[in-house]
Amino acid sequence: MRNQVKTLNQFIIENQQDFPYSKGELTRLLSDIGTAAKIINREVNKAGLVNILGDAGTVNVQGEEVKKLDIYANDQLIAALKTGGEVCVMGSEENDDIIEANTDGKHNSKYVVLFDPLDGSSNIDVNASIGTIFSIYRRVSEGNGPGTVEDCLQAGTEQVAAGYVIYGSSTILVFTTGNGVNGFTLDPSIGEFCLSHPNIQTPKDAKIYSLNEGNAAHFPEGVKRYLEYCKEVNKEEGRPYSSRYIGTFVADFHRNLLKGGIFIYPPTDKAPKGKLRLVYEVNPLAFLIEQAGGCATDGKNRVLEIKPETLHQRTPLFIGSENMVRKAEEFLATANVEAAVNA
Ligand code: P6P
Repeated sequence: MRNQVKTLNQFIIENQQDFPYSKGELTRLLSDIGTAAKIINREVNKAGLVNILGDAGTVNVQGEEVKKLDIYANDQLIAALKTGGEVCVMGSEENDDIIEANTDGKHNSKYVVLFDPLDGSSNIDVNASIGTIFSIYRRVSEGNGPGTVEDCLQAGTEQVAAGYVIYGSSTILVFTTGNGVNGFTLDPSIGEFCLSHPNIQTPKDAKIYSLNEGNAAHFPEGVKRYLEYCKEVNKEEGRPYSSRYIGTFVADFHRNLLKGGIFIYPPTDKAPKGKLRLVYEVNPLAFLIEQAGGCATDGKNRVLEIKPETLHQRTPLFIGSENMVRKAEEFLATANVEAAVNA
């Protein structure tokens, strides 16, 4: 029997009843994001050609202005979300301030979308995986007009949907609406995202650790000790673990989501809040990992419970297989107690 292909839109419509607010609005919103992802994917796939045809910021042989891919991706997402009419305000890694939508008040826009349009863009020219990350909230501001910055600064626990697209050996969209995590692979022959990873659950234990060890000299003592633990020879406990680091958050996260593992971006003396942005990088992937049975903390506190103060604020991050994150937290707690006693 022909294996039943289920497209993203079919899946969203079939599962609308799981989403308390739906009436088709979320369907439209997720579909708009899927469309933007297909357009971004097309440009990402010819990024190498751009270098032949002209560097970003120049005019290529077709006479088109060549845009930096992250600006291009940003423009595509903003245009798709504004056109859809479901969004009252957006926040983007590429824009200092919020991006108002529904400024003409013509729509009854209830949603807020925060996104990193092209995470890991420094990896484009070496053909390593990159991604788009999105986070969706209901507006909390009154009225039908444009949304406000308060709409964009809700705690991660208030997300109604979140996901990412990874542009790698294949292009996969992974999202949740709070009822589990599902992955859809783009089939270029039909231009549709098709269900390929139903009900993703991440292992509670695993053997992969992922962080930039080049910064090790600047890590907190507890992180240094956890790193040594991961590298320690202990056949009974299956160590040393394997180190894997792509340098694109979405790619390192996606591998760990499917295989299990821990990703760490710790605070350093140079960057006391770490590097990753809470609102449009950490919170969406924290929502996903919890829905898949994992966890995400700042080394102590559940990141989804952090109340954002500013749009681009950063947070240290320990995310992935629950037992691995808890073990790292133990090393941090012990080191902090010792430091306090010795202070
Ligand atoms: P580092 C990409 O620039 C990014 O924001 C994330 O995608 C990635 O996890 C991180 O930075 C890598 O940072 O300091 O290891 O190069």
